[in-house]
Formats: sequence, structure tokens, C-alpha cells
Amino acid sequence: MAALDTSCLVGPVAFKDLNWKDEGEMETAPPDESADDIVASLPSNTTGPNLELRQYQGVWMLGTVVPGLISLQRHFRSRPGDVLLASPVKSGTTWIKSLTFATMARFSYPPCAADHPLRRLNPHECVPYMEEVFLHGQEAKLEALPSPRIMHTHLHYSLLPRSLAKCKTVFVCREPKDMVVSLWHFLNRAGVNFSFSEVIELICDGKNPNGPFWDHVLGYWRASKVRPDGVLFVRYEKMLVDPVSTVRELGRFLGVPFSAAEEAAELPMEICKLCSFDTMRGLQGNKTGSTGEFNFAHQSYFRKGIVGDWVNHMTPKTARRIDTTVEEKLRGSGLTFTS
Ligand code: PAP
Repeated sequence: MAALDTSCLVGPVAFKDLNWKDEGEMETAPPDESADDIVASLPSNTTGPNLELRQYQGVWMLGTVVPGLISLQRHFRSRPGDVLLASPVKSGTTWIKSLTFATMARFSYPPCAADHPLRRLNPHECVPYMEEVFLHGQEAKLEALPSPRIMHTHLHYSLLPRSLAKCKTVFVCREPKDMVVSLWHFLNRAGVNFSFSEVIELICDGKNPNGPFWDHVLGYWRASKVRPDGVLFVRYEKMLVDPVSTVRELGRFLGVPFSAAEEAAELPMEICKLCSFDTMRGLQGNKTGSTGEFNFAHQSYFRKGIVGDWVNHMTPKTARRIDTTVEEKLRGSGLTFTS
């Protein structure tokens, strides 16, 4: 691997700021040769506009990302202090990335700092998406991140390699009807033309990418009950009601609680202001540019940022169908989205 000397840096630093002299020259890890054979042997389901899903270890995933997952499972090496953010899609990932980054980086970058990385970069450029990094054989970039590292995954808890499952993990999820609405808008904006009913079918069948949804949330829910010091279970709706409490909770959980002096200086509130929907949406780095494997426009990560938009999109009958399907699967777990 091409070496990048980051020994003088203290993390977290924005992933995009890792200054590879020549990205094109960066030596990438060779693909796992057996991965293609494994993918070919998995149950498949083609849906919507040619979306090929594969069922890997009980989880439906885009066939194209499975090799990255296999590589991650085989090669990821954790470090003390690593922090993992996890979420189903369209559930508050962008927000939890920015809040966690701002909370952990506040000693180098106070939230009011004009040169704060979140004022010029999209949150997805600050916190890497692990599946994508491994898919491209770019784990050297993760290695180069100074500790403490913050990383993100959409994987189920059951798919995490053992060393990753031991990291401090913050899982955020969202009421599924709002998640579906958000997903549908996002896909359409990206030019993936799913009808609304197709997206509903995917979710209710459990055959969405990283589905079933209920297994996704239950894995982290149960882990948070067994290891409350290791897994923090956060809900998007609660963050919206009281973001400052969420930030305080993040600080305590991650071992960087806010001191009395920081509280007096209203730092948790300042972090919430920096990461608020309105601030983020108005920043240049979020109004322009694109990110990731599918070149999603940064703008498309900021749509409405509210609770209950589903009432504007689905009939009561469809809403009941989603509620019933999900609640049946969650029964007895203590987790619910309908009360
Ligand atoms: P991802 O899975 O593609 O990363 P994710 O960030 O999880 O997306 O979800 C996007 C949703 O979070 C959007 O919801 P909406 O479509 O219902 O509007 C987006 O608006 C919302 N969102 C993004 N940033 C914030 C924020 N700072 N505060 C509140 N909501 C936010």
C-alpha cells in the first residue's frame, strides 16, 4: 500500500482531507478472487429498474456491493478508539455523521470555527462509508486516518466482522414510513425510477438493499440492550425533538462528555446549530458537488428533514400495511415505531 504519513495528526479528521499526493497512484488492495464466485452462488432477486439484489448471510444487498462486504469482513482491522456509525438508509445518517464528527472534533475545531471541515465539506466526505472504501480496495485510506476514527456502515449488526462489532457504535433509525418516503424521493432524484408502490413492496417484502428493515433495527436494538456501553440506539424523531440532549448523550457515550465550562459556553447548542438542517442545507459544500459510488448530489441529502411527511404520500391503507408488517416482526422485542 502507498504510505501516507499522518502520524502527526490527531483525529478525527475529515476523510476527504487525507492528502494523497496522487489518488490515481494510490495502491489499492487486490480484489478477493473468490468474491465473484461467492456472489454468483447467492440467492438473487431482480426488482424495479434492474436492481439486482443478492441474499448474503440472510441480508438482501445490492449484488455489486457484496464483494466489498466480503473484503471488509476479511480484512478490517479495528483500533482502540474507533467509532462506528450505523443506520438503515434515509434514517438520519448525514445528520448523525455531522453531529458525531462535530462532537468528537470539537477540541481541534470548535463548532463556531470558520475553518470547520463541516463548513466546506458534505458530512459524507468527513466520515467514510466503509462498504464503499472496501469495495474499491482503498482500506489504506482507513489505515491512514488518525485515531480516533469515525466510520459509517449500512450493514446489519450480524454482518459486522467481530472486531468492528466491538467498537463503540451509534445506530440511528427512523420511523419506516418516513424512511420509505425519503428513499423514494432520493432514488428518483438520482434517476433511479422506482414507482412509490415498488418501494413499498420492497420494504414490506424485506427485499430492499440491506433488508429486511426489521432485522436491521432488531440487530442493533438487541445489541444495545446486551451492551449499553457499546451500542447507543438513537431515533431520528427524538433527535429532532431535542438535538441538544442527543449531542450530550453522544459526548457521554463516546467518552468525551461536555465539561461544565463547555456547557457554560453552550457548546452542545453550537454543535446543533452547525449541524442543523437549515445551516447544513445552506452551506456551499452541500449545495454543490456529489459523493460516492453513485455520485449522489450533496443537495439530495437535505430534502425536508421533518417527521410525518408520509401522510402526504400514502393512503391510510398503505400506511397500515407498513405498520402491521413491521410491528408483527418486532413483536416481543420491546421496540416499536407505532406508539
Ligand atoms: P443516506 O442514507 O443516503 O445517508 P440519510 O442522511 O440517512 O440518507 O437520510 C436523509 C434524510 O435525513 C432526509 O430526510 P427527508 O427526505 O425526509 O427530508 C434529510 O432531509 C434528512 N436530514 C439530513 N440532514 C439533516 C439534518 N441536519 N437534520 C434533520 N434531518 C436531516
